[in-house]
Amino acid sequence: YIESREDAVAREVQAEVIDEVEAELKEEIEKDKAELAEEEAEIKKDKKEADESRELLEKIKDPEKPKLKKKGFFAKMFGKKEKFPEAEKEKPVESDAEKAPIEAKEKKKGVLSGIFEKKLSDAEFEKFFRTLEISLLESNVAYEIIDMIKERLKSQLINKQIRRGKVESIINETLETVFREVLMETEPDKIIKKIENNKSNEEPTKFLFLGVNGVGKTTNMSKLAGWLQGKGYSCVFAASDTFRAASIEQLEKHGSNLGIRVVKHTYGADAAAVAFDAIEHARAKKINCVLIDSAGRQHTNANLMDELHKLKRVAKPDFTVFVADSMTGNDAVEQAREFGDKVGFDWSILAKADVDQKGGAILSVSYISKKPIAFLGVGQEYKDLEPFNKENMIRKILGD
Ligand SMILES: Nc1nc2c(ncn2[C@@H]2O[C@H](COP(=O)(O)OP(=O)(O)OP(=O)(O)O)[C@@H](O)[C@H]2O)c(=O)[nH]1
Ligand SMILES: [Mg+2]
Repeated sequence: YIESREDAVAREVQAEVIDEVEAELKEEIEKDKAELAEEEAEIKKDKKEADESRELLEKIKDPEKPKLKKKGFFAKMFGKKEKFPEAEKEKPVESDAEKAPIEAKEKKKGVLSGIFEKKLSDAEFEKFFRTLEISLLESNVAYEIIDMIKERLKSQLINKQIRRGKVESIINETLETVFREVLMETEPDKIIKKIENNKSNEEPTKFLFLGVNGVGKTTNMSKLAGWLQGKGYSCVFAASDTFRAASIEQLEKHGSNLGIRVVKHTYGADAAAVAFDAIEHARAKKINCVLIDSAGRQHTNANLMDELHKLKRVAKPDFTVFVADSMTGNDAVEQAREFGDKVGFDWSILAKADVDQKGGAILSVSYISKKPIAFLGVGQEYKDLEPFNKENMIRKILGD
């Protein structure tokens, strides 16, 4: 068989065409591949953007997410895991001989394999409690409360078998329990009930405000008057701080802002006499509440504390209100102790709680005075007075 010339040419042409088509197809496939890769990259980019938007949305929806939340002392402390005994316990054990029995025991226990066999000694407890103690002290928690926490933790932790990862929750629960026992709140309803009761006897309800200089007595007394007006009760102020320069003018300013009459004498006058006149005025005009200011004084000044005693004896307040500045920490605790012992009070207002982020002073004042906290001052406007809420406070202190 001899190939004809035409056939040979035809075959060559065919081969060339096939090569060309093959090359074209290859090129097309490469192009498609490249396009596919590009599309994939695009999809990946879109997905990443979508994830980022979702994360942002979550954060906006839930500002309390861990990354954004404001941490209390407890949460902050647990940021430093290595300070805690179980972190120490989780370190690899020194020798294989020691390691083996633990592993064997853990295997045998199955679901209880989380139990850590090593018990916490007294010395180890003391070492880790020091960290907690410092955090509590920094947060103005009184020594008495710290001791209470220490005793409770000791009985739960020393020489006890504790599940791995359990120490943190034991501490958390203990703090919560102690804080819940220590904090006392009073229902604003009790105040309202008293006013209603007095009203039915045609008697005004009397509030006497006391505390150290500059803690926020006059401001928070005015806020409370605004709160009472909001409940429909009429008020009169007694300018019984006849001592500090410009105190009467300060109170008159609040009076004119709130539409409340101020009963006043001159500077240097007897504080009790001013209160007496204001009460008489309320009786005559059927005013529901008398709010009696007093001059700030150091709890260490015996003469001034006696004078306050006299003011209280004359005014016979339904509610003696101790005002403390949350910012002053352990000093507020001493003030609560002294004012409580020497004059006595029914409940407290903790002012400037908007500035104090720790909350320990509030806890301590409540514990030391054994009297409830009724309100928190949370700013300088009349609306900035909040009925105290114990559970919210516990959450704030623990930083949850
Ligand atoms: N941020 C903040 N400031 C407050 C609060 N309560 C009072 N203040 C401010 O604390 C300062 C002192 O408040 P006063 O009400 O005059 O205190 P006081 O106890 O009557 O003072 P003296 O009469 O001088 O003893 C003022 O500048 C108030 O505006 C509060 O709850 N939050
Ligand atoms: Mg004042």
